[in-house]
Amino acid sequence: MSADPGIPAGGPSLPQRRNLVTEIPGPRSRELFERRQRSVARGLSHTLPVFITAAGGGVAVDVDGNSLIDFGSGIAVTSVGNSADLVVSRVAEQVAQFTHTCFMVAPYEGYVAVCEQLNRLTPGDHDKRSALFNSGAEAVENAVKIARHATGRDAIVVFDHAYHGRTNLTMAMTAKNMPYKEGFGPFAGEVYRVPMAYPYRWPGGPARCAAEALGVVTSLIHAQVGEENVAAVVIEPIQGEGGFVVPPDGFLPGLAEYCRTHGIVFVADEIQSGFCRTGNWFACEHENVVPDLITTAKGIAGGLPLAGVTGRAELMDAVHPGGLGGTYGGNPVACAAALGAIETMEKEDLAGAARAIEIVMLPRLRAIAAATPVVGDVRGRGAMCAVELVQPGSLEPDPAAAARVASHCHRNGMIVLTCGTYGNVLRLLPPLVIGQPLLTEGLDILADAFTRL
Ligand code: PLZ
Repeated sequence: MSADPGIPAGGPSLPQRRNLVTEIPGPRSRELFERRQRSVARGLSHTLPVFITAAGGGVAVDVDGNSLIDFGSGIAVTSVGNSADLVVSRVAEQVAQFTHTCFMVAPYEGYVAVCEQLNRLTPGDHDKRSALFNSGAEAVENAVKIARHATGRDAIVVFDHAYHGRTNLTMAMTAKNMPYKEGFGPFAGEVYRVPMAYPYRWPGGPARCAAEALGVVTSLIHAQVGEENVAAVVIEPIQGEGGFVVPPDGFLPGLAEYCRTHGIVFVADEIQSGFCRTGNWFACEHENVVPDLITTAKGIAGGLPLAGVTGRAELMDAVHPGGLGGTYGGNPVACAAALGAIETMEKEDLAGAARAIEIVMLPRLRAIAAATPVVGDVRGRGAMCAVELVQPGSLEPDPAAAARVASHCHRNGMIVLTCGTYGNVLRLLPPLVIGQPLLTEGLDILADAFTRL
């Protein structure tokens, strides 16, 4: 419950409608923004500077009383909604019980239960182990630590357009300079970048992308790194920040097979694509790819900070006792939230909900593309879909057009995010519980934004 009687409580009971009572951002948000400017570092930016007081289902309510449709889910986090019933009750029970012991000091059941769920839900029926951390970047760092320790090798192979985080190692693994890396070097070594199978931009065309990209990637590794030196290949099965790039069929299975042949650990970074987002528990499953290690975060815990590394028992257990850890990793409150979120996903079949969202969303996006030459490509899976904006008739990215579309949506009460190496991709990440009316209304606003371009 909200303490201020004028502000609605969050949760799924929040009225599921868009309602604008001031301009966006409104006067109270602008006032808070002034305070923010005087107190918070400039390095943190905002997609939409409205200050939120309540959120649930598919809406977020701001301090001015505006109710916005959420097509961002806090960057693919609140898949079960913002303050889902089971997340709220489990968190409340856990906070009242105890907030922290540090799993490395004295363990508790919630941590073990989350690891059991991760081992059960991730692809493959081999023997698995998991370890929990605080953020996606920390999970990726630990996957690399484990792969290096288990193989005794140093090199890590990553892809063009990749995003893996903002820590020193994960900045090195992330492709895009501005804003993530500019001025923050020197970066960690032994990270090698290879081309991504990006069908829309593949020089030989989408039909040849999978085979040609595999050829380029494997020959680059051979010539420039040496297979025997590679500890891990790390890839997002659908790239997130880099532009919602969906590799063509055959690329991921081919890459996994190549890794197997050369004793390279195949790491799927499912931090953005995991936990029902793409219509399966994990995006790898669309092509029956079984990664050796998988990193998860975001959608796992309904908004609380939690991340995991899950993988083959023999790899995970290669690390000596005490070699992995951290003060807060697998915090009991975050674990309780994860157990509530996972139960919600299963009970409400949110993978099915993501597929239902795709069935509505992709045809609408294709209709927009057919009517608007600035849309060069429509792609995505489940509730992870995007349009890429270009100068009509070319592949020249048009980030300004993407910014104008996003800004129109924002002013009209819809939270929507952009992404992409060139900043020209508009991505749609609604909560999986958004419901048809808000989904349709959001897509109407988007279509209107394109008409006005
Ligand atoms: N791997 C695939 O998508 C986080 C970052 C937003 P953290 N993506 C959103 C920003 O600008 O910081 C992400 C991801 C993939 C790793 C990460 C990193 O996860 O929880 O943000 O550390």
